[in-house]
Amino acid sequence: MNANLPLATLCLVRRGPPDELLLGHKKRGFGAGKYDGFGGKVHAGETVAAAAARELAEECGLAVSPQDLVKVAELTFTFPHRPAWNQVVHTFLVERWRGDPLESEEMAPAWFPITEIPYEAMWDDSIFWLPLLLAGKRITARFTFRADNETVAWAEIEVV
Ligand code: 8OG
Repeated sequence: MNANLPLATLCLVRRGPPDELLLGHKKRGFGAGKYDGFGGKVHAGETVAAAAARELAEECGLAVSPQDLVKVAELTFTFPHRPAWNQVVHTFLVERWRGDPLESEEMAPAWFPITEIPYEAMWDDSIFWLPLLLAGKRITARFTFRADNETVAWAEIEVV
């Protein structure tokens, strides 16, 4: 059913102890003003892992090796009122990388204690699934958005 949806990536960069998550404040485009992990669209002819590593480097300057991208979630976002935004987001946990976070044209990165994640400033769906991933779970989930294209109408989450 998801076969034709565009693919995107999301990297959650975690360090510790103390346990912290790197989030980017998106400066422009889709999701501007929100905090999120780092990622974007998979280009034609590119593997999902290559896209995840490319987007992480482009958005915050961190280099990750393919073996250090741990797939932790597949998130399907459906916008019945804005179908062009529908996508499947392959989500990776990154605990080993090279370099230091740098601000890019797209994202301003900042570390957050995992007990102080700014859910109120993130995509509305994040509170449903990010706590599960931070607790070490792996999931498959689907979210359908309301007509405002901002709030979640319906969520289905499977721990795998
Ligand atoms: O390249 P572009 O800016 O379109 O990439 C969008 C990024 O935002 C990509 O990393 C996936 C991520 N993303 C969505 N939707 C959602 C969402 O609902 N919640 C979260 N946390 N991230 C999302 O595209």
